[in-house]
Amino acid sequence: MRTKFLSHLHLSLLLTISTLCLSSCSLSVPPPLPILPIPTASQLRWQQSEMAMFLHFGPNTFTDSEWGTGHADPSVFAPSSLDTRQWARTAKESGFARMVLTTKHHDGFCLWPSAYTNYSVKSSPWLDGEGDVVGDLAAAAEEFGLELGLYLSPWDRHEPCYGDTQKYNEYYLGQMTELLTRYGEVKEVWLDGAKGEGAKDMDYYFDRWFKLIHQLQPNAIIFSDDGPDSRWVGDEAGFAGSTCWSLFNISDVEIGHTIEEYSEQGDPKGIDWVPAECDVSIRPGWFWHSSEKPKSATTLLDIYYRSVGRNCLLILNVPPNTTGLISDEDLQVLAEFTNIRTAIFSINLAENATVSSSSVRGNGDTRFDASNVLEESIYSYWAPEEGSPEWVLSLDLGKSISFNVLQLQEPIQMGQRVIRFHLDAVVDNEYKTVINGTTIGYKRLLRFPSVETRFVRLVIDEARADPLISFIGLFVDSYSTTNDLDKDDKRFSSKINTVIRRRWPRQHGQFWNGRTAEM
Ligand code: FUL
Repeated sequence: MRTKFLSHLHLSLLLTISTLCLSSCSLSVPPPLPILPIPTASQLRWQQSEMAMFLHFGPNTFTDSEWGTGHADPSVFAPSSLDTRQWARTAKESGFARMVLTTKHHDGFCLWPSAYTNYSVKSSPWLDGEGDVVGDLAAAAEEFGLELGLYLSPWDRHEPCYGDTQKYNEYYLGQMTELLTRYGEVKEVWLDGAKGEGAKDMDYYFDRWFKLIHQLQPNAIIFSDDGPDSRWVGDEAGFAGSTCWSLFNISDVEIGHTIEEYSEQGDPKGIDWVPAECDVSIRPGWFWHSSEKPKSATTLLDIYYRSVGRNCLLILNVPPNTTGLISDEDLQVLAEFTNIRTAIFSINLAENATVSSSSVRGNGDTRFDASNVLEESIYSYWAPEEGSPEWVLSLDLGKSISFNVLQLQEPIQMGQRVIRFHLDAVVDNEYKTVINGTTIGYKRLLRFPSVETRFVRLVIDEARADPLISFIGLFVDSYSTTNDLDKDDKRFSSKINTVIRRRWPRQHGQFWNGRTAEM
């Protein structure tokens, strides 16, 4: 009897222990809730591609103009050795994920044989009117493992029905349908709001355009001044604001009437996810002109920091010349730009650091561990314990090292959260602030005068919700000059950092959950 009682006791003890174990030892804490808005799968993929190559090519290339009148004779389009494989090889070797071609610029000339107009390659001497630049580019993109993007100008200075709202919208959508059904998968559709003075007045039916584009190419990102998938950054210099949110209010912006500051910075209270795209040309003009020279590789590097390094996508225009090839001087600059980026970013000095944090979600759940920030991926990240009074990641670099670039990333699939942060380094036995920054987003790069230290810490001062950090990297850049340093970010301060307490106002109901770390 006693034995039976004991074995019952043993059994129930075992059961209790295993139940306890199941509830506390083996169960994982789920990830925190995403904070809205969040990117779509296509936007996530697009953002991670970081750089695209823009190709402005057409009659303007041959008439030495930027905005063709629409009256150039199609016979001017006569590239002697057009080779889209050279464009694709260049794009691939230079680190661009996608090529975006001006299939029709404002002059109305179509680089594919459209059924709706004769103002196209079919009326040109190139390949006796049998050629199709868009088709050739699509084939080259596929061969080199690149994505295809197409620009189709709404403003058309040639097409006679331009100005008749009904007719021209039908014409535009007819052409868009040709482009999106003939050439395989199209990953980006680019349209701008440019329109010269004196152009005929008419309405574009953007809503119908966007719906049809998404129906025909569900994975395509639509770029315009106002999204819906990516937004114009507001300038053509390739620079985003030093604060740059992917959050935006589509309803606050009208295509063709951008408010520069709003587009550059985005909107921390925005309810739409519309990341910014920075467009800039490697040369002064968008089209190739014999009198113009490309920018230097270090200028491109500066643009890279102010675009990709500010949570944006960089679309760099590399215009083919009258032979139909990308010029040697542009190829050389692109090769230097690639080498410089590799030299800087292939050696992460924080790679072997020991990382600790003020807290870890789930009382130390390894899935949210601080060491996740050493892996360059947005899918592994550090998460603090819910409701923590401070948000700090500390790195012991093992030995004293010098660096002058900080790279940070947020797991943006969970929403963009960080409002303000700073990096401290132990110098002369005390923490001093190296750099203050505002938004992070997908990727933030900050340059500052070189610091030598063994210990650094990243402090998140303010965030819309518990901050999540997916990557911290430290690099050496010996190419940027002091003039290139981020003007809007506060410089090295000799004072020990004091954290400003600031509470972000609660707004926008369910979309807003901001708070500041209590330090
Ligand atoms: C602008 C156009 O007017 C320029 O010619 C160029 O194509 C640029 C990318 O977009 O709106």
